[in-house]
Amino acid sequence: MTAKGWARVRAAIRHEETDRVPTENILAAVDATHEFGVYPFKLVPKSRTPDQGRLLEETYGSIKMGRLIGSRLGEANMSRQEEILDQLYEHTLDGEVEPVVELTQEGLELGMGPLVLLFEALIPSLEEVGRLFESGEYFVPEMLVAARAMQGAMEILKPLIAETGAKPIGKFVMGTVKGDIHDIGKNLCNIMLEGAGFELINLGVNVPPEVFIEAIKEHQPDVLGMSAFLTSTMPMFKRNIEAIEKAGLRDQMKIIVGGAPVTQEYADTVGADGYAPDANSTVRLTKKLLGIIE
Ligand code: B1M
Repeated sequence: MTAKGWARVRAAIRHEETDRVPTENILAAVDATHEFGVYPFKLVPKSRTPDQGRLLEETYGSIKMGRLIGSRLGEANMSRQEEILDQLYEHTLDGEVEPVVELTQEGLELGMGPLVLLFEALIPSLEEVGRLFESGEYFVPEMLVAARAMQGAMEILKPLIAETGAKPIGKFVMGTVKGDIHDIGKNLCNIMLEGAGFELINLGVNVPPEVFIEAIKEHQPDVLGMSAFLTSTMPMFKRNIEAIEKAGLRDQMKIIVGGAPVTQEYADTVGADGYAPDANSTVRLTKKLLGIIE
């Protein structure tokens, strides 16, 4: 990164408020993201929740889940599997791509399912990164390298999670709203949607209203999904929906919203058809809205 880039990162680090995004912070994050690359993947919900297996099974069906979840109980490998989860968690937290990639590969070789690695190590680690950032122990560069380490694992896991061989059951256009460059959570939703059989058109991050509108015209999706991860970019949902209404396209598809700070109440306020708190619920909500499940 250039000296100017680092200066911007330092400026971002000094900034103490997290629910407002000053221009220099955005520039810093954009610079830093360009430096470290974009993250073409996607994640899911809080891990280790008791009903997670049930939710995943509902979404994917028990046969497929057998393969996706894999085994955490193979007796001989049990302790190594536990170690792999712990080490994956730690190395992701420290932003170390190489060991993260190696551990992911080793875990898969030992028969651990991609979703186990995802839910029980990678996502909890990123949640911890967020907590450390909030408490002032981590700054933007640490967040970035952690995200980059996770990307290393996701590149390996994505095809395993997404492959179904099924015929598309609907078309989904997804994007992170203008001003927002977070894409890990959105991309995880994308993986899960693809895995559940949807054709997915990913518009990426920092998507302005006109690009959403063009994509609706071009792809005629059944569902449009918009993500926002900052309280300062959430208002873009309303602006986008208004622009879509103005373009006469609102009735063509369902619109759902999500992202860390978003709530059902907020989704109702902006006129979305639905809100989902995590990637699994996104799949279930989408299927419900399209009448595929009750
Ligand atoms: Co940023 N960041 N970040 N960040 N970042 C958060 C979001 C933050 C909560 C951290 C914190 O303060 N605790 C905070 C937002 C606070 C707020 O607005 N209230 C924050 C901030 C402040 C910022 C900057 C402003 C920092 C700065 O510059 N001072 C800056 C803004 C840049 C910008 O967008 N313009 C910034 C930058 C970055 C990085 C670039 C360094 C990096 C992003 C890398 C990337 O995405 N490629 C980053 C990261 C990594 C995070 C945290 C640590 C992790 C986000 C993540 O990937 N979580 C995050 C803290 C946190 O969330 N704990 C944070 C894991 C992911 C699986 O969860 O994203 O919630 P999540 O996605 C979930 C659900 O939300 C849901 O499903 C996903 C999977 O389960 N979901 C949907 C997501 N989209 C959905 C769409 C749907 C339905 C469900 O339907 C359409």
